[in-house]
Amino acid sequence: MAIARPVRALGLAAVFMWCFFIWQIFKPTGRPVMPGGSGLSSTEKDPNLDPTGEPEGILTYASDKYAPGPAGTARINATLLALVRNEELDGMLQSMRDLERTWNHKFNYPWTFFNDVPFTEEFKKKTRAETKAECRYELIPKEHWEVPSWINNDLYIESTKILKEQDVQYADMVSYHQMCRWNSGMFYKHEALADMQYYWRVEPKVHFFCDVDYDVFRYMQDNNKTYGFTINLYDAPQTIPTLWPETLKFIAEHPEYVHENNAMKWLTDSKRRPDHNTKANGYSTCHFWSNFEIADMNFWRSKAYEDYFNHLDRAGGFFYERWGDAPVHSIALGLFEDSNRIHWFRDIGYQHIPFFNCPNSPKCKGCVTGRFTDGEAWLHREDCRPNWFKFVGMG
Ligand SMILES: Nc1nc2c(ncn2[C@@H]2O[C@H](COP(=O)(O)OP(=O)(O)OP(=O)(O)O)[C@@H](O)[C@H]2O)c(=O)[nH]1
Ligand SMILES: [Mg+2]
Repeated sequence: MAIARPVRALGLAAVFMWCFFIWQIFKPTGRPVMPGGSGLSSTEKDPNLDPTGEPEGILTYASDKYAPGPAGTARINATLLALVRNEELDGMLQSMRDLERTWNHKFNYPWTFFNDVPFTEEFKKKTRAETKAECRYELIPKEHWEVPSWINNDLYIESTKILKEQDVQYADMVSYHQMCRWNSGMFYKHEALADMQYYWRVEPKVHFFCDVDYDVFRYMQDNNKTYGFTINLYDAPQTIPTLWPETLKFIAEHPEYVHENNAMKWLTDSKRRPDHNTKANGYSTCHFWSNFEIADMNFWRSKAYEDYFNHLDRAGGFFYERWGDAPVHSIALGLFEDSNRIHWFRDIGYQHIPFFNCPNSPKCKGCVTGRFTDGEAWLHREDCRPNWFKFVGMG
């Protein structure tokens, strides 16, 4: 039986639409994954695959002067720093074990633990048992943690509903918003850190893979570095739609804070993930992944950063959106700091689930050189290191 021409045309159109639909789902991303497992394309170089040694510059190695207690005269004003809950004790012990084994048993820098409720005796006893260094346990003052008075609770609840609909993780957990705000603009104001200049942020359940034999805090000081990172990622744009517009308002009011050697190109790249840039209203969403940070608190204590944080805080996006401390820190560094003072600690093997920094070095054990993630394949798209490498001339 002959099929009428319009019916045949309709059938063909249906087949075509079906093929197009399947292709849309399974089409290649345009960035084949390198054998090492990073998100770099086949034409890009992954510096993690190059043999990696210690950084250039002045390095100070372990000696008797780093013994625990008052004998440790070589230590500078610096601390390992962890915001952590009592329930995360096991994860914290694991992170401490890794960092003590690979680095701190040689230098004995103090640990400072922060919590919004008092630490339990068990937490104190077990963490103390993991290190020869001094441990300090600090309660966060209410005025640093509480939701600020200008946040409208009805608006907050409405906004988190919208974020939830957009699959924003932790959107309706008020403590997550509080944590991001505290990490953005509060931690360095705690009186326990008044005499401290540098910190190394450590979260529970992270891993360190490589022996590091020099004092990283002295490295920062002696080589004029402000901020050190290991991993560089894209953010979920739906968590920060107005962060960049607010930032542009701020720098229009304060052009004097923008450094001449800024990282604007990295912050505003629109080539690699144009959709991200569009949804974040002009921000690439690239950021230093701040669960690892080695940094100089004088930057956060500067007038430029204080003014910037206050501007953002008043705008309300820590609660009405889900601004993270990572994009906030990164934008500030990218705008107000000399980008030569931002250092990639390529030699520090690190993992926070699901991403790694794993260098090619005989000093590393337990991670796969160059592997970016051991999670699902789509996670490779979150890799923003190529943008940074290109920006600093390494890519
Ligand atoms: N004391 C305390 N610590 C918190 C609270 N919320 C988060 N933290 C700590 O803040 C850090 C970041 O929180 P996470 O829940 O790990 O956030 P995240 O890294 O974005 O999320 P994950 O990918 O699930 O790890 C961790 O060190 C937590 O232990 C809180 O309400 N109280
Ligand atoms: Mg975490």
